[in-house]
Amino acid sequence: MPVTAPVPAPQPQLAGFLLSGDLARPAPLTVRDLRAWPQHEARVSFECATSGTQHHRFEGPLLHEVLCAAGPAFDPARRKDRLRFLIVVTGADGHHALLSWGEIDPDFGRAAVLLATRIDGTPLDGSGPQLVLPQDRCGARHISGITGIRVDGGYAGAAAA
Ligand SMILES: Nc1nc2c(c(=O)[nH]1)N[C@H]1C(S)=C(S)[C@@H](COP(=O)(O)O)O[C@H]1N2
Ligand SMILES: [Mo]
Repeated sequence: MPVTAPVPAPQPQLAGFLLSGDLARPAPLTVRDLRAWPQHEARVSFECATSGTQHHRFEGPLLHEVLCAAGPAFDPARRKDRLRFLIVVTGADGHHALLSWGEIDPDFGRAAVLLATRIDGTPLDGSGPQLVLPQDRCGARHISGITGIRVDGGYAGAAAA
């Protein structure tokens, strides 16, 4: 009788995304990793040009906390140094949007932007996290299935070069 290896039980697919750019600790992350941070809740309503008004309850860490833990390449003591940084968020389908660091910084725009690990109680482990912007009237920046977040502090430098 040939000895056959036990067939492993299928694992649920875990969508990963890459935190990259001008960071001391760039890293591939999963939705499970995002649950290591305090989970904030946001009940949001947004309008969509095609599907009308939507209401959702999202849970997840603050984008600002996750990015700070990755060590953005600015001097944290100098407030002005952060203002040249951009955050590029990309979804699996190529939809992307830019945020400025100043928009989510507690010393400036203070937007409580989340990286959602759940939508309406349903885990997003399979599809990837969703960007949540409680202050947005329109839904278009609520990027789902995030595959990449890039922090870029080179904008002003490039312009000055
Ligand atoms: N990855 C990705 N996320 C996206 C979009 C998209 O095209 N791709 N569309 C946005 C838009 S326009 C809206 S209104 C919200 C909600 O879209 P839904 O109705 O398709 O859920 O998701 C946003 N997130
Ligand atoms: Mo939309």
